[in-house]
Amino acid sequence: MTIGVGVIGTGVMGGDHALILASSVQGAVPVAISDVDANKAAAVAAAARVERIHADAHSLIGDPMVGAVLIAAPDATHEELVLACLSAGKPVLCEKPLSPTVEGCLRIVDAEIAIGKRLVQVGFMRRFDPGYVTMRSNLKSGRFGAPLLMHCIHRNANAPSWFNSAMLISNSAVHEIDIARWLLDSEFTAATVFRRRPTDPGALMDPQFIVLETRQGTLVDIEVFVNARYGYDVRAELVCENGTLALTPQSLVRIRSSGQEISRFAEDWRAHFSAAYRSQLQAWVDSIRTGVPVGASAWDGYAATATAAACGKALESGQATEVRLQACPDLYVS
Ligand code: ISE
Repeated sequence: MTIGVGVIGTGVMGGDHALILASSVQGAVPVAISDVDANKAAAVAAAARVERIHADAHSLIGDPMVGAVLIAAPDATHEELVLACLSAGKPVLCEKPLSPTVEGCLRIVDAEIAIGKRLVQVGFMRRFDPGYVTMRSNLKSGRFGAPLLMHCIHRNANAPSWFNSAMLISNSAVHEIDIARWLLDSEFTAATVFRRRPTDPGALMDPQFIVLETRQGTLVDIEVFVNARYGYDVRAELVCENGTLALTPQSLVRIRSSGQEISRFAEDWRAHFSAAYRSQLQAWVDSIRTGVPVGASAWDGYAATATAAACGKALESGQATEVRLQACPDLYVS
């Protein structure tokens, strides 16, 4: 049986997801699209060969042709839409963040616990990136001993004009928070955020340098720099007792000419993580068919938002800040 997917939101991410579903995922097709912007919805529907367009996201969720929902609408709408999917009993893949607020994430977790099964996956696509997946399997093999440190770099070519200083953490570094939790299988206990001496009072605090400590004492440092200008650059290195594990540089092309070697970087995360986005969607569809959840859960969405919130406080205070998480409910213990 082919699963009919309804896509809510037709910005860059929603548009990409709809096209990937239409072209590269087995076992599912996009059947309905919704966006408050009718023109954008029509353009994505035409490109992904989708006939059903809903002006209202709730009517898409209630559409009997829609068996599963992908949410790529603005962050502030996520909670309401995910809760509506849960009420309708429909599996949902929600772009990060699950909710921008800790309370919103917990309301989703509570609703899922009340249903008694996992229906929510959060779009932390790096968990499907071949590089991170290989790092994790090497770490799990035990050959390298315990992880001592993890170094992360997250550089964007340019941040959009609406980006603010807190979003370096909540929108960008939150990916490092999730991937480090997943690689290290541990929660964080403390966060400190360093920033450059401000050049002028209203300027974006960019770059920022975050230091997190896990329950096992592993230190994770994250450089997040959203106006690095030269391209999209993500790096990670785990320093373990018996060796190191690092992502290999992911330049799209390496050119040798005129006595030089030039590496070309992706412009943004969509090109850099294209394989991860495809695998994430295929794994989500497969998990709906098998009933075995994959990827980041609603609990992972909560932990990422709560950790990012603690980092936000650390940025404001300039002090080391405790990361306090609730105890993980049984539904999410694997
Ligand atoms: C963006 O929202 C993403 O999710 C990208 O993966 C991330 O690299 C970028 O920094 C964010 O702004």
